[in-house]
Order: sequence, then structure tokens, then C-alpha cells
Amino acid sequence: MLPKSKVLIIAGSDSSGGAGIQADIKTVSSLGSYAMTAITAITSQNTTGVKSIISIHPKEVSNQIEFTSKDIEPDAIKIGMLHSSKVILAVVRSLKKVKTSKVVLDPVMVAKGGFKLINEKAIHSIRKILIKKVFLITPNIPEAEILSKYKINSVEDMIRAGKLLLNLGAKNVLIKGGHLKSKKMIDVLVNRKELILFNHKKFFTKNTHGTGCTLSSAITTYLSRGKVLKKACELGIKYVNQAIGSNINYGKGCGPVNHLNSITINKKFR
Ligand code: PXL
Repeated sequence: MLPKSKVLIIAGSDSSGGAGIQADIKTVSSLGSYAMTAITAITSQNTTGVKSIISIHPKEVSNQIEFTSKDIEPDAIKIGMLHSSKVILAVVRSLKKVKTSKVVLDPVMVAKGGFKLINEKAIHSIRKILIKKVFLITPNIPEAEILSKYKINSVEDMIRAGKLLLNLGAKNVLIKGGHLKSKKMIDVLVNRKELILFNHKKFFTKNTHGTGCTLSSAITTYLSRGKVLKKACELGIKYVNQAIGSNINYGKGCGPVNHLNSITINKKFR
């Protein structure tokens, strides 16, 4: 097959391959599109935790975005871990030079296990600047609480926090319900016109490392191919749900989801 679209990923590297850039490339590729990258930071980690992290110089992040995109134009952009405020400002400046308005932000803050992936100043820059520049933001509940400064204990609270993020200038907000203590799994999509609840199966497994990265990349891939937002979210949620369900159980800690779940290998390559 030929790639159905081109996606640029701006995110951090996860050496264990379950989250970050690695999850993003696997997701975009497994869904049949072409992945390009701008790496913002490098983490050394395995399924039991993060050992260390170094950030890439903001100018180098901009170089990757601008030099890559002026040659191969992306149809959509996914943004993941942005380590510092300086990197965020560099990304905002570079985005102005890339044509697509389909930009999805996964406001990554903390790794599974609690290791902080971005600093306080960076959170401030997301709230005040970046949130207004993207088409969709996809926080989980702890991230939505920090960005909206509102405690979430229910689906009603998720809706309220989503509206608070719209007030900060977000265009579309998808709050993921995985952290809610409930039997059901509900994700909430809000914008100024619509409120949509996505109900799906909840898996009780420790192997959910990289689910947020995977979902935002899947949604970005569907948007890059012209799907409307609701459909892109619906399909992205389905892909992640099956990737969690196909439990590969790698590593001693919180293992990765199966990004390859959507693929069948052509007979001649078996
Ligand atoms: O899942 C969030 C995330 C994003 N990006 C990188 C990560 C992680 C979690 O570990 O390492 C690079």
C-alpha cells in the first residue's frame, strides 16, 4: 500500500518503545500513514520507570520541524512531550511556518510511575499560549485538573473541566476517562457547539504504558486523512482499545500496548 497521508510528530523519545515518539511512529505507520518526527527530549526508561531525561535545544527542535516540513508537507501534526517553556515557544513559532491547521496536542506531564516529564513554567506556557494554537487537546484526568485548576471526580466534572479549557482558548477538548474510579470507561469531547461522550470497554491491566501517546497519534492520523473530529476520535479510541486488549505483557512493570494490532502482513513477506 501507499501511505494515505503524512503526519509530523513533535515529541520525546521513549527508549522502551511503548510511549513517546516510538509509540507515535508505530501508530501512524500501523494505521497506514507516513510519519515524520521532531524530537524534543530523550528519555532513558523501561517498563519499571524513567532513569533520566535530556532535552534537545529549542533551536534544534525548530530546525527539525521547519526543515522537514518545507520539503514534505505534513497533513496534520501531533505534539506530545514538550519538556520546557523554551521548547514550547520554539514550537509555537515554527508551527506558524507550517501550513496545516490540524494540530493535536497531548499535554504530556507525568510518566506512569510519577516521573515528571515537564516543568511548572512549561505548564504555564501550555495554559497561556499553546492551548490556543492547536485544533484539539487530549488531556487525561490529572492533566485536565492541572490545566483547568478544577478537581475531577465524575463525568460531570470532566465536562466542566473541558468547558474551563474552552474558556482558556482551546477549540476542542477530549478528556480521557481512564483515571476515573468507575466501572465504565467514558471519554468526553467538548467544543463550543457539541458535547459527545464516548463509551467503551474498560480493561483492568497494568499494561497501559503509552496509551495517551497512541490515542493522540491515532486521532491525528485520521484527521490527516480528512476524517471529521468526532469520527477521528471514535476510530482512534477503537484502535487504542484493541491495542490494550491485545495484551502483549512485555517487561516487569507497566508494559506497552500492542500498536501492531491493526496490521496483517502480506503473504509474500511471511
Ligand atoms: O505517556 C507519556 C509519555 C510521553 N512521551 C514520552 C514518555 C511518556 C511516558 O513515559 O516517556 C517520551
